[in-house]
Amino acid sequence: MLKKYMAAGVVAAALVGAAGTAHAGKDLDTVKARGNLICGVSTGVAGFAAADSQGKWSGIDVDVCRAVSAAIFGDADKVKFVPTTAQQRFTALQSGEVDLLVRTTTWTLTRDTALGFDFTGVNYYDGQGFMVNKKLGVKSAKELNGATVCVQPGTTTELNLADYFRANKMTFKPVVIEKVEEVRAAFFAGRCDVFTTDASGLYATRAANAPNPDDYIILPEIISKEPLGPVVRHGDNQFADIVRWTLFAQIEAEEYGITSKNVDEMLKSDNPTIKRILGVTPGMGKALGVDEKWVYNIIKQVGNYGEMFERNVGMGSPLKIARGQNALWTQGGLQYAPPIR
Ligand SMILES: N[C@@H](CCC(=O)N[C@@H](CS)C(=O)NCC(=O)O)C(=O)O
Repeated sequence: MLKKYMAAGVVAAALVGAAGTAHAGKDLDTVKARGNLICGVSTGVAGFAAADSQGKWSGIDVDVCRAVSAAIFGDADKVKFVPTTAQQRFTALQSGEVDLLVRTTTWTLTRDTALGFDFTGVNYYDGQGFMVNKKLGVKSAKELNGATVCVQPGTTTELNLADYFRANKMTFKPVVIEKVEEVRAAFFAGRCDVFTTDASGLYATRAANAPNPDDYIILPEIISKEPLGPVVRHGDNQFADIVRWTLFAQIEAEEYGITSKNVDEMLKSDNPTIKRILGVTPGMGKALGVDEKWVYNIIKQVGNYGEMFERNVGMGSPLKIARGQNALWTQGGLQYAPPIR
């Protein structure tokens, strides 16, 4: 009896040991053996994920994928991007067609549980809004009773839209179109009075796709919380940890003033936190199961969170979105990373 308990104890200790050594899980093993990361992104949303005429992808979602690649491979370019519609995206992740989904995807309870996924953070705090043609003369979403509304299926957008109109005792006629370029074409052709999606998507659509951006206004009401973030399948905690801490590292680097421009200088810093973040004091890489220079590689090749934001959706981009809720917590925003220690 005693022997049996002891044996069980040994097995338990061995299991704890295995978890503690951060043994690579099956998804991370697959990524490493393949030599690249397959990242599911949008089919084309300016500032988030869009391919140019040469097939080169850019955007804040694309950069999150590139940062994970830098953490795993020391090279931000070991990524294959797979465009997905809102409706296809979860099947693509469940089936293993993609390793990681970074696609303006809202963190919700059902997606994080019943669908079999883990959200690893928020790379953009958003909320749902409405865009209309100015000639409609509408100033508030409360004036939209009876409107025809263009919306994409398989989204939180569709659900919030129904809730909002019901709560405000208004009716609407949905025009549900899966492909983003078709929903945009329908809206700009006047087939619907309103286009509704995440506010960032409205800014992107107006800046990059409207025949005449000045003809359109985004109404002041933001009707939901849309925390958008990277998603992985259940089953490989180490891979999830790497994705989670990659974004945290970018946020932490911004807080400590580490940028793609000064990261080499920062290697000489006396600040113990900066030394730990950049792997000058080793330990963090080992704990995560990646190279000690993981944060150096992310920041050097992709930049910190603020750089990534400004370049893709902020003042350095056609979208010109203010940091707002996406400012660091030290600046009155919501972006906050737990300590790297
Ligand atoms: N955040 C919402 C909406 C996501 C969504 O699909 N947004 C549109 C905004 S334009 C989009 O990204 N479409 C791009 C595409 O279909 O490729 C969700 O997770 O359900």
